[in-house]
Amino acid sequence: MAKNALITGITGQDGGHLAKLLHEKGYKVFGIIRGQHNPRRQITEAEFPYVTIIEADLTDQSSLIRAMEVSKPDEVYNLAAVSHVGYSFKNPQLTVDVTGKGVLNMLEAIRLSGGEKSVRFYQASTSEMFGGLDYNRPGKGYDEDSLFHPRSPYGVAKLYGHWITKNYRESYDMHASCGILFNHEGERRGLEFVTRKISNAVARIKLGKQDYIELGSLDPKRDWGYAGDYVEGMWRILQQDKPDDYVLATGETHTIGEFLDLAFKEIGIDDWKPYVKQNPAFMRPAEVDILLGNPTKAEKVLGWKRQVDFPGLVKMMVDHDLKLES
Ligand code: G4F
Repeated sequence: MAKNALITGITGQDGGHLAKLLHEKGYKVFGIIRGQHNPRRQITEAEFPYVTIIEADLTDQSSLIRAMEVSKPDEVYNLAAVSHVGYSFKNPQLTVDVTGKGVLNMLEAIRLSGGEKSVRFYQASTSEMFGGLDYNRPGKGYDEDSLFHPRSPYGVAKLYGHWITKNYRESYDMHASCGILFNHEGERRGLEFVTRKISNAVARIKLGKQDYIELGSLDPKRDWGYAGDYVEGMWRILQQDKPDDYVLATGETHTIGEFLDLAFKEIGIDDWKPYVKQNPAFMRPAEVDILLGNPTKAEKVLGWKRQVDFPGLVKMMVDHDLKLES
């Protein structure tokens, strides 16, 4: 019989990739959308007509219980969050309510609706929980045993979500797992994130629609992969007999400057400096200088490996935005 899946954060980058993947695997997919007259609802319905939309909110427990009753899920993927690190500094309490306490609300909704022993739960944990500090950075990259030291309200809230998921696994024997995902990007990425901001600006510069791009710090390094690869990892995590936590990463790290190098080369520009201005408005009160993940456990246990490499990712994003902006 077809399985049912409930996705929170269906309108986000990962929600879209995951909905498609699960639909292709024969799941009946339900997606939670929050807010009255949310403009992203129409976009989601048009792109993913097979998704049944449920109006609910991670901050409203009764709505989540109702979502459980309507969808009767075998698997719940909790992807919804205030996910922009810079925004979380400006809206820290909202971030705690949604990104942190929202996880507890979803776990409790599963229990209260009787799904404690039957429903499998995936929590979207993040490499932001590691914080990128020197003392905390093993040479081979962060793995499942590395220390946490979050550097933003977002990272702190996500760490709560991570631990409460582990706690429910240990306390109630729930099949609750966390994927600790390093940065994952692509053509569905929001324009507020640095990779898509760059790929879109590069396309617009090529087409004469924009003269330059304003960015914050160019030195941070990130372990950037393709989001389409990472949702496959999420699904594999929930197919394991035992719940557990896994790092999903590429095992490579690159500066924003390197992303700019490749993106501008796609439009035939070798020296991007005249097209990039630094604006302190895009800098953060505390920065994560470097993120590098070690996906060895996921590769061994899940048989998961990223497919798209760094140059392939940059090219995919610039090509997409050139078409979109033309
Ligand atoms: O693209 P970003 O905003 O992603 P960030 O902060 O690494 O967070 C993303 O990845 C996390 C996984 O590690 C997720 F948990 C999280 O939800 C999100 O998806 O920024 C990347 C880097 C940062 O160091 C930032 O300071 O780029 C730097 N940056 C420089 N100029 C900029 C900009 N970031 C943004 N968003 N916009 C700029 O203009």
